[in-house]
Amino acid sequence: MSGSSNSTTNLEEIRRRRTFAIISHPDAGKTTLTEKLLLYGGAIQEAGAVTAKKNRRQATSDWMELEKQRGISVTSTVLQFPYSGHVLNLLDTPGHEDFSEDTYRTLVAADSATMLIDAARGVQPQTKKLFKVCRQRGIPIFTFMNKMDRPGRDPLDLLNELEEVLGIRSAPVVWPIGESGDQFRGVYDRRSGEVHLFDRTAHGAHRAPVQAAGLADAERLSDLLGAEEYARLKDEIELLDVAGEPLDQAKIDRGEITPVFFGSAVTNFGVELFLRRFIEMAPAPTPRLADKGDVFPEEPEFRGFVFKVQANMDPNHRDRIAFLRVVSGRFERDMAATNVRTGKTVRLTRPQKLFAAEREVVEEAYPGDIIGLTNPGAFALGDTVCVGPPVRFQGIPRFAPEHFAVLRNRRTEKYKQFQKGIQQLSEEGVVQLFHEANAARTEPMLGVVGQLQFDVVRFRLETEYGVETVVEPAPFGYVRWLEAGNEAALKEVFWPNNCRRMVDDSGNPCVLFESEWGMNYLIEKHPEVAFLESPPGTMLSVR
Ligand SMILES: Nc1nc2c(ncn2[C@@H]2O[C@H](COP(=O)(O)OP(=O)(O)OP(=O)(O)O)[C@@H](O)[C@H]2O)c(=O)[nH]1
Ligand SMILES: [Mg+2]
Repeated sequence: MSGSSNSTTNLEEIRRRRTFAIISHPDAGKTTLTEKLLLYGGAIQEAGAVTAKKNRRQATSDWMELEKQRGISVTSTVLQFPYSGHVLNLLDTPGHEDFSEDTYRTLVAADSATMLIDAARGVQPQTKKLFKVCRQRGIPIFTFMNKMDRPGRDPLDLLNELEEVLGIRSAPVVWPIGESGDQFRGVYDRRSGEVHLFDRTAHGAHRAPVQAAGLADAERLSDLLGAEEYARLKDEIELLDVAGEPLDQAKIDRGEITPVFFGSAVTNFGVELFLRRFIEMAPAPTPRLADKGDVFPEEPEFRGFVFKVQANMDPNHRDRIAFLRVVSGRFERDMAATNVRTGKTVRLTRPQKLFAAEREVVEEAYPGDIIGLTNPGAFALGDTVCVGPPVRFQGIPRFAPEHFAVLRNRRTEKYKQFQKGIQQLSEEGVVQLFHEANAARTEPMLGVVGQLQFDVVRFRLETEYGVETVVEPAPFGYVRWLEAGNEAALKEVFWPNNCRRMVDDSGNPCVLFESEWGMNYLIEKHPEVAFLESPPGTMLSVR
């Protein structure tokens, strides 16, 4: 193939890609929506119910054993599927704040976000936090008001809340007909002028057939909705047309307004309508900032960054996968690329296309795509992988742990598995490890951002590594790192009993504190000592 036709293919491939994350407070229905969206890509025949039922497939997106047992998402999942000439890379994220470190990292890989709102609950605290992160990045945000099949709030109220609580104006793409719950009749598509009727009896596991009629078809719609409901719909639509925010693409691109959809993920209503309009309005792969400025998708050299590492996704393989988001160029199997952090060149022989826990070897990938690299130990969170002149992408956010506990191994004969397990979970960023300075590294202190991560560690060590452990909470709540080469000043410090000097897993000296007050007191008393909020040479994100 000649160079120019190569770059034409690249451009076409870039233009048809959409890489987006689904975010919200726990339980708004992200995983449910994810699985319905997949139906339209023909990716799975039947979406697994999130509360697993017999004889039906398990939720594809919640693949981890713990997720299946508890019905919540613990870790984000990548799913790639085709739809209507496009290639969608979807990132389903966990809503629980204890896992938000994973969600924030994943958002770095997305070019836009779909925010789910439970129509009965409105804007909830975790949605607010995640929205703020998207806002800071300036990415377009789409809103899906979910669970319309159940009694919920008035749609205008919900839009007001978006504006008042989140500070974003909204532009409804569709408008609900009838009160949510038993009275919910469907939605009106403001562009096509069609009414899509909600069919309560339709089975949520299949692609929903759509019954539609134009708003102008007074006779048929009065028949279907009743004269009163039809009149109300006409009034509401007129009001929106006059007083509402128009769907201005430039404003959507800048994240200044959010297109709003209404539907019911579990009954698969409004999902395809959302998907069709989403691919029109959502951005194709966008540039990413590196040390040398923005790297654009159209640039010929292959470049990407690792935003997630996950071990044991496939019980048959038991390996570690580094998730890489392609930023520029074209990726090819067997390509030799450099890990800029280590300076090593690695041949990428078995790159994987990811579909939750399932995968297949991929021959090529384009900007926006997320591929799984299986080279053991070669890649860590935040690594830049590239061909040609090295660049370094901006770091992946890390958070200071706020909960600490000593992890004890109950069966000493499983020492090796225990060590391997905690090491791999720390590479994933599930926990941070701390050790007593100058002592054997047998049972480490774990630091986590959210308490539930301790459960995840214990559960995964048992199911994935076969080791039983006990987590003994430690009284600390804060950590500060110390700069090396400051020994003289450190000798002068009188360390109170309620703090403990440790080293992190890379050997950086640090101190754990029980109280913020005690920590600040010591910091103020010793201006000659630098107490750092993150390990020397790294960047920390503030929540
Ligand atoms: N009635 C109704 N229930 C829904 C709808 N969508 C999802 N649910 C239910 O809401 C619950 C939570 O759904 P999930 O999809 O697991 O929610 P999630 O946002 O992925 O939750 P986390 O990942 O744990 O944050 C499940 O019991 C779903 O069946 C809907 O449209 N209507
Ligand atoms: Mg989920």
